[in-house]
Amino acid sequence: MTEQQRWDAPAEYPLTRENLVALLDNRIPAIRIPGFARAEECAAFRKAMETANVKHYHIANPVQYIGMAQVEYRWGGSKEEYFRDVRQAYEDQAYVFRNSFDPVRRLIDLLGELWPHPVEIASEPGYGEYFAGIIRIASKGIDLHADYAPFNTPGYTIEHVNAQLGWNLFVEAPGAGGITSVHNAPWSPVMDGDKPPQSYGLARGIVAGAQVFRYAPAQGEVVLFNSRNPHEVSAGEGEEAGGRLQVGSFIGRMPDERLVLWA
Ligand SMILES: O=C(O)CCC(=O)C(=O)O
Ligand SMILES: [Fe+2]
Repeated sequence: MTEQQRWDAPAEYPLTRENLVALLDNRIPAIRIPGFARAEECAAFRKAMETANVKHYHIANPVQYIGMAQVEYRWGGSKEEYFRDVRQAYEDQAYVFRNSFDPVRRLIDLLGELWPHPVEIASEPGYGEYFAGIIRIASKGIDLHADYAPFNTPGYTIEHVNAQLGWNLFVEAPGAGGITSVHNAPWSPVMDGDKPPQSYGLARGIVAGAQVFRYAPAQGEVVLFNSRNPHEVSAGEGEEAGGRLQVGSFIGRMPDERLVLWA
């Protein structure tokens, strides 16, 4: 372990400009936005999911999803393929948002009110906008991983972010379980040239001894955390109360202080 990082007060904070800066700088573990979506909006979202184009990740804990994740293109896919596929991903997402509401737009507007610089979907010169707002059903949990574009995404403009957050709106939450653990041990993998390292299913040794913060999903609420910190999600229990249906993206801080979103 390198030098221990400590959050002063391991708690959830409300959304303010100061707290957003503190989260970006990893001085606090999480920000929660209660009342982000109304119960009727969540119900409409859930209903739209029943007829939407849901896909599956074939990993140890299967995750169903709509949209796409940029990291899926890091070893196999080219930039051309990624930006070509963005269009279809937005069409699949639009089906759900059109029949419920648009949480990505709502989040951008909320952040835009308090951030003194632009808040926008990330875009790549010569290619266009990234995809943001992946919808996931992660009821079986998610293994230990870290999300940080300077390591995961060399060769794309988002590699220049100097901080990265993840945000998720919980459209539906399990009755128990589905707890996210965020380990205060900012990911600093040993790089092999500019080849993106393994970032999923990380060895537990990298978080040994680190401070941990846990948060629970709650319907209609958004939680933001610093996604460079290795994090994992436990399996949901009490699924009669609901699955773990969520929509989110990353928020990166560019050197010019713009906040840019992608998934
Ligand atoms: O669902 C969560 O609480 C976190 C999911 C996650 O790994 C992410 O948004 O990067
Ligand atoms: Fe993550």
